[in-house]
Amino acid sequence: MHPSPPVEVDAQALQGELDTLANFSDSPAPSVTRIVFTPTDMAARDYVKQLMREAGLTVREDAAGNIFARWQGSVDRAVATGSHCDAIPHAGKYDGTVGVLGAIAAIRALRNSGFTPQKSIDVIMFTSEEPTRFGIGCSGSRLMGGAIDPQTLEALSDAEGVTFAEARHAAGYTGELQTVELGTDTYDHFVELHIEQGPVLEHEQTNIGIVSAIAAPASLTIEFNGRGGHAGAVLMRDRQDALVPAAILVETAERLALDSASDDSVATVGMLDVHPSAVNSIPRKARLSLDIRDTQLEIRDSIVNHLVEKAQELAAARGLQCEIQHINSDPPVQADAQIMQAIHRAAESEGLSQLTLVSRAYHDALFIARKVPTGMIFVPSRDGISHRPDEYTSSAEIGAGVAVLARTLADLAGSSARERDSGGDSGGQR
Ligand code: HGY
Ligand code: MN
Ligand code: MN
Repeated sequence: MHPSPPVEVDAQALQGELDTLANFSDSPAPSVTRIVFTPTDMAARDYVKQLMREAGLTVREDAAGNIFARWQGSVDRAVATGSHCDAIPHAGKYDGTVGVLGAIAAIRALRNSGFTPQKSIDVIMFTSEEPTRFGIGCSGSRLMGGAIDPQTLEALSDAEGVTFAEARHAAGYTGELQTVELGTDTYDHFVELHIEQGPVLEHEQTNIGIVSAIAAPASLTIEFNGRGGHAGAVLMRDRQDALVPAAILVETAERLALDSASDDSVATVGMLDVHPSAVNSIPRKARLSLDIRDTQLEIRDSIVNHLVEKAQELAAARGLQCEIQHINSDPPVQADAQIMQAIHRAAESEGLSQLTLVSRAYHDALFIARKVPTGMIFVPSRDGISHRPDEYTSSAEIGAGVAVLARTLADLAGSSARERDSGGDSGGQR
């Protein structure tokens, strides 16, 4: 344990940067839409890289477009922090961005305090944490964590049929995706600062959340295909309506999650495409997305399996075709105890209240944790709202989270000054 230096965070400057970043959007303010590798995303990336360079960091990008900004230490070890800047359609301005711009602000605060790191500190902006364009979340961190085959990712395509490979090449990222995976010794620790996206911290009137675990997300699509036909001329007994079984599945998903033994079970149908989607035409295709999560893998998987069986039953009983595509099915992760203690010490040093909680949202940390001891710091979300334009965390709350991040990074990286003074190893945690 290495006492971390007191830090002064310029929360006002950081708020200005968050507000500027929010202007890079394909939807009108106050909403933010920023989809991976679009011109808006690329302009936002340029702004983030500018802030990284202005903070004295050395910037590089990998073949997937993950951005790394390094504060060089005095030994050949490193720790990392970071999050994402892409945003789902009509979202808010704090999801992910607090963990990227906040990390840059933490570096500035540490530099201004006179701290010099023994281990290098990397600030990472991960590519495409949101599943919006290519259907799977955390593309950049999944690759870094070795959690997806590069060729599988390359072949994923968006609604226009553009593949991940084509989109990243058009954005200027032409290296081999095989080079993205982290070695097990690339980083000693990874810490992500993020808004809670839930109501717990606000409800408990607590400043800082120390994440103990990240819930296990699974997503799949189910498509029913039938004959369709004229809404007036086809009698009910002769129909193969693709939308009715889809509607039954929507209600089934809700009921399975509500009836689950686990309070952490959540099931969401966020997308439902109907074809031909005409008032007087019987749907001949209905395609729904399913997002199922729980902190307990076996409970999550039992809900997924139940829905798959139900879909196949409905299709057979109604003479429909049913196509099921599993997108992802990821295990939960536990946070690293050492990092949790470092966050606890940092929050105490800042005189902040703190509690330990589970993250029900997934984050890049979920995949980095496969290679690196990982922890997360949460700051409150007003009314627990996220993925909405009225997502909000105050400057003061964000500033407190940044101060805790700064102290945690100093604790984990160790100070090269102390190393010089003591002539020995005063390095951070291993
Ligand atoms: O869906 C999630 O949990 C994250 O916000 N992408
Ligand atoms: Mn999100
Ligand atoms: Mn996020």
